[in-house]
Amino acid sequence: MSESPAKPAMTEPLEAALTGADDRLRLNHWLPPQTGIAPRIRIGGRWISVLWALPLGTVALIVLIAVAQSLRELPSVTAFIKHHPGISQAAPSVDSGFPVWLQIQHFANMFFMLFIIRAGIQILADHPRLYWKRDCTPGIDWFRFQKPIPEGRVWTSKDDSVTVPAWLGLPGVRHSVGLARWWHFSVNLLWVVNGVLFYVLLFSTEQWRRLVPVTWDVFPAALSTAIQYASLNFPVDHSWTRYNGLQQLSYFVTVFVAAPVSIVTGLMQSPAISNKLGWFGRTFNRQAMRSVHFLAFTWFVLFILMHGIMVFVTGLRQNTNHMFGGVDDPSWRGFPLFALAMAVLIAAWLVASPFTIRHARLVQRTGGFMVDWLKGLAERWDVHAQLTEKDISPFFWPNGTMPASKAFDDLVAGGFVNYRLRISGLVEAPQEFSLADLKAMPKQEQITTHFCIQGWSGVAKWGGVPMRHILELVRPPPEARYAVFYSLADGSDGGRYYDVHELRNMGHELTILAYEMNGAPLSVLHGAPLRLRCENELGFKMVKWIAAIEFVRDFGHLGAGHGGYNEDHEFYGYRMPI
Ligand SMILES: Nc1nc2c(c(=O)[nH]1)N[C@H]1C(S)=C(S)[C@@H](COP(=O)(O)O)O[C@H]1N2
Ligand SMILES: [Mo]
Repeated sequence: MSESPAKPAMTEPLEAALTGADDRLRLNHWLPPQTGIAPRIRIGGRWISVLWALPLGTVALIVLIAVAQSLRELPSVTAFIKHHPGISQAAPSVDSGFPVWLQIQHFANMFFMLFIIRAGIQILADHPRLYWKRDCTPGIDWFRFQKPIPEGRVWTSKDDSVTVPAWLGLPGVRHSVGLARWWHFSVNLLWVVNGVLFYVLLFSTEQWRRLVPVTWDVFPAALSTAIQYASLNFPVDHSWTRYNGLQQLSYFVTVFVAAPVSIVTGLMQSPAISNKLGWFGRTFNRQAMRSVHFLAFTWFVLFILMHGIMVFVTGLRQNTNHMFGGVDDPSWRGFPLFALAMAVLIAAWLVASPFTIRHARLVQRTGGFMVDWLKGLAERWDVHAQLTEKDISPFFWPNGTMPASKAFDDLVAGGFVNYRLRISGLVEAPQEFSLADLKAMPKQEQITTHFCIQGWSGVAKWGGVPMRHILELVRPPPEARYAVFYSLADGSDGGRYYDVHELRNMGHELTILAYEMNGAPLSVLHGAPLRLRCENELGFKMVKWIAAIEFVRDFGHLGAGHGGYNEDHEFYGYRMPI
């Protein structure tokens, strides 16, 4: 008689179908490049290219300068500018100059932003469309840099991803969202730490006075500064002690509006967080948040551009002395440090992508080390968020690599009567269930949002067997820590698709083995005969066309050992509630 409650682990034969994976991003094993189009914005029914901004912006600038110059000849405007020279007269001044901590934080912020912006663009390119509504129905996007979806064929969200210029994206390879996310999230964390420290130091010294307007006078002051800049006759600069109205407002918006908005709208795109927040998550849905996140990004880019230009045109020596030298004198103290900072930035820019492509696994591991503890916290939540029938999306993007085997075709042809779900490994009662067996079990229906890592989302009603019920039937012992889902389909680079979940995910209320979608039998496109729904994770962790479930103590021996096909082959994370 055995002392162990578990039968000896039955080896899952599908293990042999899993493959190893490269630790580098190998372009000849990757989705081939595909160019998009110049970004367009939809106004009503018309798509307008943002390239129009160049000629229109140039004309607008010339007109603006002409108008500002003639305005300045009006006595009333002259009087207004005399009265509001640009710096709000009531604003308190700062006597401590630009302390070293401020200089360091300014540089760190610049350095972090480089990675955040490039990786952000890369993430956007994986679903190069923006929407306001939760579902991503073709044609309702308001922004895209991809052609309309081709009709008459299956067009997956992976098909839709585009290549961004290699110098711009990080790592600049099509569908490298997995790697881009590690950069984006890890550096975000550093950026937030830097930002929090900045807030603390700002308000524990007098430096906050530079950025926070304390009198209404800032608005006429900003208007006056705007007219003066636009007329190309710049206001007198006193930035060592006080910023002018326009500067103060734009810095304030950047630090106290754009930054927090980016953080919140970034987090709200996560399945676990969005689902956890109930009505808040439903109202401020993933697509609206993704759009606002993009608008905040646009603000940052325009700000950096204008800020950079102004540093040069309003006196490079003085400005670099302030922010890089900490002095307000006619010396050349700041400039060499500024040049060095720029050199570091350029070097980082040049090295980041080649490094990421070459050391993809290292980037994945380092990223995991940096942010997996945070994702682990979100993974603990058992989400209950449900929507209503009227929220069901008219269009639900398909994704993934379809099954392509005779065996699968035969199953389809036979209406899946010969299908068996095998449950094995560390369980007290290994089982094989037919589809009829599964349909005879307790059924759970749920209307939920699907969050794909690429950026799209969609609402559907799913029907199937709660995983909790399966656990009761097969009884994994305490030492079974993970559930491995094997697919009937291969992944995009050969070898069987699979994914590993912690057992905790299996006990969640909304984790089901679905055989129905929107009240109809699941289609092959969406995973027939059986697919996983686990609503606190991103879409790729929900294996479609499930062949078998194996309970294991560890998953290091499976595939390349990273906990799933996309984890192995596309450097995704294993914990993906965010
Ligand atoms: N077997 C298998 N399952 C898979 C995939 C895949 O490529 N193969 N793709 C995943 C991804 S990335 C997503 S977003 C969802 C898509 O499900 P859908 O086609 O129903 O939208 O399935 C997931 N399950
Ligand atoms: Mo996905």
